[in-house]
Amino acid sequence: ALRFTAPSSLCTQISLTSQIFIPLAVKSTRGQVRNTVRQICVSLKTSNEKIVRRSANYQPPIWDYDYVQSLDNKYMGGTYVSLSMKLKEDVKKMLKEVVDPLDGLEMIDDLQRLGVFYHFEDEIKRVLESIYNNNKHDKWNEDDLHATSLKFRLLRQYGYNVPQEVFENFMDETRHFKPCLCKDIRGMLSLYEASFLSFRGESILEEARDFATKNLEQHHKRKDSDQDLASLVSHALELPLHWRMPRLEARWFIDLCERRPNMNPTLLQLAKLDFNMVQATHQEDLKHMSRWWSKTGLAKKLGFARDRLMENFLWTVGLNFKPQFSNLRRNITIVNALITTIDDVYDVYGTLDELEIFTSAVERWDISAMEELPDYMKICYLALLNSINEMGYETLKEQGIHIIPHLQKSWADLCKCYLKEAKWYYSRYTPTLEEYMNNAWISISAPAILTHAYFLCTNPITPEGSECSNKYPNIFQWSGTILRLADDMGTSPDEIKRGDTPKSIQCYMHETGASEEDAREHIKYLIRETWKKMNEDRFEDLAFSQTLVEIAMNLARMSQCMYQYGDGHAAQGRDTKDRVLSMLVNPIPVEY
Ligand code: LA6
Ligand code: MN
Ligand code: MN
Ligand code: MN
Ligand code: MN
Repeated sequence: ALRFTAPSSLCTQISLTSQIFIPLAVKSTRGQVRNTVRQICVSLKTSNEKIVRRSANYQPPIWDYDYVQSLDNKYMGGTYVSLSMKLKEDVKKMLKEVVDPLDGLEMIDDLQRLGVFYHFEDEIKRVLESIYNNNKHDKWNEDDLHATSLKFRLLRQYGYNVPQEVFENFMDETRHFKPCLCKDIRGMLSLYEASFLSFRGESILEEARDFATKNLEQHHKRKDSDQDLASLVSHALELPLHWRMPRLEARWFIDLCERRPNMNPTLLQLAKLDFNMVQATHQEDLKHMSRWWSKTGLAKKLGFARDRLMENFLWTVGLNFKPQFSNLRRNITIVNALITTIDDVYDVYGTLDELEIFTSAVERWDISAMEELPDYMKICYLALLNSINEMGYETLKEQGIHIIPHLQKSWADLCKCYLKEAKWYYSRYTPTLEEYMNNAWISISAPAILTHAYFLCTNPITPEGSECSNKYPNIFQWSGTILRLADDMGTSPDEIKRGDTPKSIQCYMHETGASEEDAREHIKYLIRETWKKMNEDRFEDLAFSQTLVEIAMNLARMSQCMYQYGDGHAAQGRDTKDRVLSMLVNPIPVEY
């Protein structure tokens, strides 16, 4: 971590328990106690001025450069393309020939979960349109709980106006769900999944979620003999379908279908083939970005920061896995890598003085601002300007539109929010949860990522759409709120130990006196409520394509995946490693 400090610098370990605030000029005492002590580097900047820097002790990456470059998936081009075209034609025919609405709905559900729905968007819309039109309000009465729930979920997902009252049939006079429904585990599962498409204040759906969750939990404990259903239930209880990262879900569901005796072989074959073909594209994207990252030299120059190219790339697969979106994934990988690095400058390494200077340099977005920066900031500042300006250049070339001021604005906002947190940290200030969140949905970088995503996936870019960097749309805020809350759940234990501003859990505890456990429950509740806002607002702004809206939702989903078992982004535990292997490295075994 000392590579770039002055030659006269020295590094001393000082003992410091996790709760103690680090003053700027702490006296160094020697000693080391495992776990309760953090490494701090003290370097002599000029003459006598001591700078205390924190360290996060991030480990080197487990995916090394040569390993990534050696990835080689054969499912590219040629015979695979023609086989996949034939299978797609077969599936289109199946979709056209569907008569029974429930068969149609189940097929759409399977296509989504298997991750191949994107080949059939027109056909899917046609099926749903006809189901919606043939469904005069009373028609819902004839359906059982599973059919009603599935229809409700898919229609809402595609923006149809379906009221929660379609579930009134299943309630008794006390406005509770009828206890006799408990035996219908399939129906219960579908009701559970449907309830996550609710809007704020929809009490029937709230009741539905409660009722279904309780019943599924009981069923789960009983250990049913039906393996398929049992797997679906425990999977759903972990995270509902509406919150799941699509590619990971596809990988999981393909395995499940493989064990189903009555599975449609055409569908399954297409799903496996398509997964492998898409993975081949992802590997090309990844290898390209790994060469870029290595070439920037940032990991070598900034030893204190997270070197996590693989994870930064994985987020982009979560945002949009479709093969034709390589350019989006590649550029967002750059954005993520810069965010991860600059976030560590603010949270770990930089002094408050340096951070003030860096923030105003980003606001100026000007090479001449480099003069005032310390060396380690120069390289990261120039990497930022060069990379983002190059994205702007592409758009200028392709569409004749100058977008750099919009992109720059999102970085300036991000850094200003980073700086605010640094100031809170150094003044030992604990904001209220509300004050914290007003800053934190921006400091988690969702608006920056989504602003870039807008310009990268929109053609033609419009003046109304470009406004997204001046006034972030609601979906950016909901996405950022969920990302922030999920990140805090996963990362704040380590952050607080090494020294960082209080995060949502701590702010809530400080404000209300709640225990950590209760605070975590409250954060989970806030995540559910924010999803409702997302469900309400996703069709609201016509300046944004459904592609972008989907990216905003997927950013939230990706965070719930990444932080499901702790800090999946930085810690390099088993979970992220396995996910990388199954999604990005290993093709699904198939015989043709
Ligand atoms: C935030 O880490 C971080 F780097 C992420 C990966 C979250 C989202 C950003 C992307 C996808 P940290 P902080 C690049 O937990 O300091 O350090 O805001 O963020 O809590
Ligand atoms: Mn099914
Ligand atoms: Mn931060
Ligand atoms: Mn951080
Ligand atoms: Mn964090």
